[in-house]
Amino acid sequence: MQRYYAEQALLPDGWAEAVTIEVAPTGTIAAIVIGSPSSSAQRLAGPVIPGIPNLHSHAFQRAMAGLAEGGAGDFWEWRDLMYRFLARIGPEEVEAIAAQLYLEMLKAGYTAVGEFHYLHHAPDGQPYDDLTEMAHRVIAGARRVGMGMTLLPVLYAHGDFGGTPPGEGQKRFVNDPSQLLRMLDLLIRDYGDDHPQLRFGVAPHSLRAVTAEELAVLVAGAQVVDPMVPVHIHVAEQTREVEACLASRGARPVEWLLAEAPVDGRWCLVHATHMTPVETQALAGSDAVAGLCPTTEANLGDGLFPLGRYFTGGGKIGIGSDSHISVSPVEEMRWLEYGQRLVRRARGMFRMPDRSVGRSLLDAALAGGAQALGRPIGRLEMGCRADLLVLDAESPPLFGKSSDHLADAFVFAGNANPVRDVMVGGAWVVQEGRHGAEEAVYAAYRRALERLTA
Ligand code: NGQ
Ligand code: ZN
Repeated sequence: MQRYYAEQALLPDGWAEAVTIEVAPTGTIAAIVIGSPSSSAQRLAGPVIPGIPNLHSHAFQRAMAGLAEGGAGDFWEWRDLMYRFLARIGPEEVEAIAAQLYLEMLKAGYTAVGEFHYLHHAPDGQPYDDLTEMAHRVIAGARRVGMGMTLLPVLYAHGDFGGTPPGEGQKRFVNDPSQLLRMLDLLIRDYGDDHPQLRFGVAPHSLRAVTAEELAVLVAGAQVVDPMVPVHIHVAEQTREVEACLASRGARPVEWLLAEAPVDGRWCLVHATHMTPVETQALAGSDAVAGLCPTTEANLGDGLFPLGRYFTGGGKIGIGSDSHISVSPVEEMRWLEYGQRLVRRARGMFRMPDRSVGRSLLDAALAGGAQALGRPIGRLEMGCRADLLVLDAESPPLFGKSSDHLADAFVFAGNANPVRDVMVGGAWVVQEGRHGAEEAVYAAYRRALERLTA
């Protein structure tokens, strides 16, 4: 048993002082004890908060961050650029990019990722000899750096509503439901239950990419394998999708999903940007998590999620970095709040009872992220994974602050990253701001990018 002592830590009930966290050899928290530390406890260097889940990632897109600002006029033009960019990415590149990305995420305070994985096949659209080759590569990237992962193999069957065939740029993504369920089986068989850092879910890509029938077959099939299987889907990110959905299915995307799919606490609706007040209210009451990715949604010109009404209705949220134009939980939380302040010309939009705004954002992202990823994370509590961040109390914006002021300074006041040490599953992966594999991972990333740009 390892014991760690923090002068201050954010527990499920709020901030506590003199906290000892006991970690079992399995990487799970065995106990939380309040009071003076035993002599065997290692003193942590600053205030402790839970590691933050990143519920939505397309790892390969990290390598094109900054390459699409030359005038790609809208979301769909950005998507064409992205399709052209990925055309040359093979298994080794995916692994190298993922490892570099996840390492940056760890340093920024993300300790688990939901990898919405759809780059399945070779550049000519043929499956690799091992159907799960690319999935193994993103998992290898996560394990290389010690990142927790929920891998969500994506079902992408069609190019658009109405079951239209996939386009040329989409051929690497394409499977039918039975092939996707086979991938899920293979992955679960390969990794089994032995890997507390890893879980599997499924992701119908969007209502554009799967028909009603395919969606039903996928979800039912996955629930046979795992009754609590996480289900993630992109929905209502762009107004064009809303219009096309109305025309094709006679309902708006979120409205359709809530009426026709068994949406509940196992589901994560990514973006859900464009909702009517009625849809917003209904989603808020569904127990599903809205997967919000504010920096990507801003970068792609999606629109603003109706956070005010959703929050008042008791809706759950989590955050994701999606296209990885930014890799910072602070930025996601900050822009979530600032988008609302700018539009509503008011302050303190996202505020739970007895908590400051920064603390509310953090608590919501922790709880919603953990739920969406379907792993025992996001809480410093017995039985949860020992995923935690030690903040640098000497960083100027944090200095002299405690409790919610500390959370607020973390979320709103810094550009320099104040995450000092990061533990995932009981193992230190970042210490004093450095990851042990930094040089090697970066060297592999460089080689991969040189091949891509050659
Ligand atoms: C994706 N990304 O799957 O990577 C999508 C774009 C689509 C974002 N929506 C493709 N941010 O939605 O068709
Ligand atoms: Zn996405």
